[in-house]
Amino acid sequence: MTKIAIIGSQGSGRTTLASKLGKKGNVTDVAMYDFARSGIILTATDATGYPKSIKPLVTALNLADIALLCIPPEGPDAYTGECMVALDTLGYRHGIVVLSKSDTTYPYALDELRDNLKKITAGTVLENWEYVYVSTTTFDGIEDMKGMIATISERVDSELAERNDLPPRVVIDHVFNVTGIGCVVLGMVTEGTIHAKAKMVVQPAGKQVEIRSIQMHDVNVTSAPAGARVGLALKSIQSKDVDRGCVISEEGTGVVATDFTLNCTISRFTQRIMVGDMLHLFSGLQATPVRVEGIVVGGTDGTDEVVWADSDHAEPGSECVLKLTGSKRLAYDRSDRFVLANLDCEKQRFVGYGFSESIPLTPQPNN
Ligand SMILES: Nc1nc2c(ncn2[C@@H]2O[C@H](COP(=O)(O)OP(=O)(O)OP(=O)(O)O)[C@@H](O)[C@H]2O)c(=O)[nH]1
Ligand SMILES: [Mg+2]
Repeated sequence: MTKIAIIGSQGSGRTTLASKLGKKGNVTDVAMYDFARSGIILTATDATGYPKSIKPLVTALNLADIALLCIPPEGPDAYTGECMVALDTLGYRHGIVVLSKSDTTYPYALDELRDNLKKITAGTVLENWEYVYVSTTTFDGIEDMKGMIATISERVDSELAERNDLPPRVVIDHVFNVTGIGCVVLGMVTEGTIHAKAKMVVQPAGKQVEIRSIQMHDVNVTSAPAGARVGLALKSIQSKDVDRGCVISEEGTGVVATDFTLNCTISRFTQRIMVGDMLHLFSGLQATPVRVEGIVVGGTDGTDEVVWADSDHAEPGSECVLKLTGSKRLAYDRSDRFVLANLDCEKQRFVGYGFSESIPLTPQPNN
């Protein structure tokens, strides 16, 4: 199945494009559009609440494997730039740059815009993404875009297949209480294969549950592989105990914590981080405010030897260790990427990313 996130600045044609890809379903701070016909199953998520809030942007990207970045003929603005930093910070692998509203400009202007964007995105995850010129008014480019999506989707499927044998994990994005059934959740199998009747744990609540039944696109199934979008009826839990972002995993796998020590890469496009700063930490669909309690940076001290030392700040573009304290429990795996944001930053709100497991850091000269 193909999962797409439609992102971009205000008025970039996101909602109109989403409506051409599927039928409108669930709406919260993101709107989902579903399509299932002639063997193609597709979900497109429109980050409707963005740019007012960055959470719907992170949510939409986490719910998808392929991003469509919409840029209108007026060209990129600050929010387009922020979307690019978000994609880079998330290490987003697959996407297409959609030059939208193509009927309102000239072909040479679109070529010029594409060439400029290629320069801007050099060195980012977007550097090798394909471009397509699309009009939802004349339908020009729509079929080309669908063809590109199908090609990328095949690559995504083979990547996901490699994750089928990992311990199973489902990330929940919607929760309902259905009369006569109880707690029903919608979510994504991010790794492994889940089975009906399996005993699992909902984290960070730490509640043991049984998967009563599994549905994929309204059809009952007995198992669902990595990459599947599923509806699950859960036994032994009430819907009030489950939130968006909760994770269903096997007993004994994963970590739950409120404080974090992360090896971080700070974006070049943010401001200096100071001890005492309040940041926002994202892990999948979970988010929590955190305080920067400590910063460790590496320097060469003028010699060949690398010295790691406490600092009161970290510079944009640097690597550092951030000690963060929060108040909300997050469930994660040791290999998960965390994303940091500063909601007060005026330039753009994404600060960087980090991992809790040890990764080699590059020391910064002259620190
Ligand atoms: N001519 C033309 N107009 C378009 C096209 N796509 C969208 N529009 C118009 O552009 C405006 C914005 O489109 P939306 O789809 O609402 O864009 P959006 O990114 O969802 O906008 P917000 O959610 O309001 O930020 C609307 O008036 C659309 O009718 C297109 O391909 N051609
Ligand atoms: Mg919209």
